[in-house]
Amino acid sequence: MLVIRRFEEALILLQRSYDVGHFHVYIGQETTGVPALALLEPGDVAFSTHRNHGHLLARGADPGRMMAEILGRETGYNQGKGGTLHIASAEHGFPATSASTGGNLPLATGAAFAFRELGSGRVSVALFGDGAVEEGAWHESANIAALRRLPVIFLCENNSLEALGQKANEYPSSTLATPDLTDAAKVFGIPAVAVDGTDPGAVHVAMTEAIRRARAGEGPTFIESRTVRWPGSRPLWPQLATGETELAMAWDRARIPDAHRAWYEVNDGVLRYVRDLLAAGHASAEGVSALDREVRERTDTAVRFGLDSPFPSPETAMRDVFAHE
Ligand SMILES: Cc1ncc(C[n+]2csc(CCOP(=O)(O)OP(=O)(O)O)c2C)c(N)n1
Ligand SMILES: [Mg+2]
Repeated sequence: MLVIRRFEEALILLQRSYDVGHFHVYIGQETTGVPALALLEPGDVAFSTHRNHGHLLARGADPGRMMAEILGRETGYNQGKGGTLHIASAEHGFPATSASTGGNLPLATGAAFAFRELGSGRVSVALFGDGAVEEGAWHESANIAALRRLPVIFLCENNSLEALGQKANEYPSSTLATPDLTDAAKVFGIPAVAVDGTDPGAVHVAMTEAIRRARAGEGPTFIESRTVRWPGSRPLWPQLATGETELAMAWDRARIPDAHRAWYEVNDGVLRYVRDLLAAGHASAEGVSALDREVRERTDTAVRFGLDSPFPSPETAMRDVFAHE
C-alpha cells in the first residue's frame, strides 16, 4: 500500500518539472486493491481502468517499469505505447486494461466465460469505478455473467461517497438513478455486498467469499468498496492537495493539517491501517518509518529508471498494433 502511495505521489511531483500528460492516481483506494488482489492465484486475471497503477503494483509489477510506461519509454510494460491509461502485463495477470469507463467489464466477463468453458478453475476480476455502473456494458456483462454463472467478480470501487454527481470544478464520477449501487447487481440476482474500502479486513472477507463462489461454480459476486475520494483527485489533474503523506500523522494527530483534516483522520485507509497495526502491537512508529524510507528509496530508483530509459524508436511504431504481428 505504501509502495502505491509513494509511487503516485512521486508521479504527481514529477509533473511539476516534466510533462507527464494526463493521468489518474490510486491514492485513497490502496486498502481496497491490495487486500483484494493479494487473494488471487497465478493464472487468475484482473482487468483494470484509468486508475490502474495501484492495481498492477498490488500484483507485484515493478515500479520502475510502471514509471517507464507512464513516461512513454521502451522499458515500460508495453514498450511505452500503452501509457498510464492502458498499462497491461499478462505476467502479472492483467491481460488488458481499458480506460474506457466500463470497457473492461465485457473483457473480464469474457475471460470468465473462457475459464468456465475450459474448466480451468480460474477467476476473473473486473475492477471498475462507480461511474462504470452507468454504462450499458455493465448491464450486458452482469446479465450474461448471472445467466451463465460465470466465475467473475465485479469489484466496484465507489469513491463517490462525498461527491455523488458532478460538483463544480471536480472530476465527474457517477450520477446514478439508484442511490445504492448494490441494487444494480441484485436486479440480476447477483449477490452483492458493500464494504468499507478503507478497511482491508472487510475487503479481504468479501473478496474471499467472492473467490470461493466463483471457483465453486456458483457464479458472479458484486462487491461495492466504498471510499471517499482523495482530495487531490478532485480536480481534473491530480494535485498533492496537502503535500506528501506524512505517516507520523497516524500516531501524532497534531501533525494533521487543518486542510483536509477529516480525510486524513477518517478516510485515509493507509493511515488507518498504520493506526490499527500500532494499536494491535504489530508495528512500531520506528518500524513504519524505516519501511517508509525503504519504499521512498525504491520509488526514487523507479523514477530515475523511467527518466533514464529511452523512448521507443520510430521504426517500432507499428509493431504490436495488430494481434497477428
Ligand atoms: C466511455 C467513457 N466515457 C467518459 C470517459 C471520461 N472519464 C474518464 S474517468 C471518468 C470518471 C469515471 O468515474 P468512475 O468510473 O467512478 O472512476 P473514478 O475516476 O471515480 O475512479 C470519466 C467520465 C471515459 N474514459 N470513457
Ligand atoms: Mg468514481
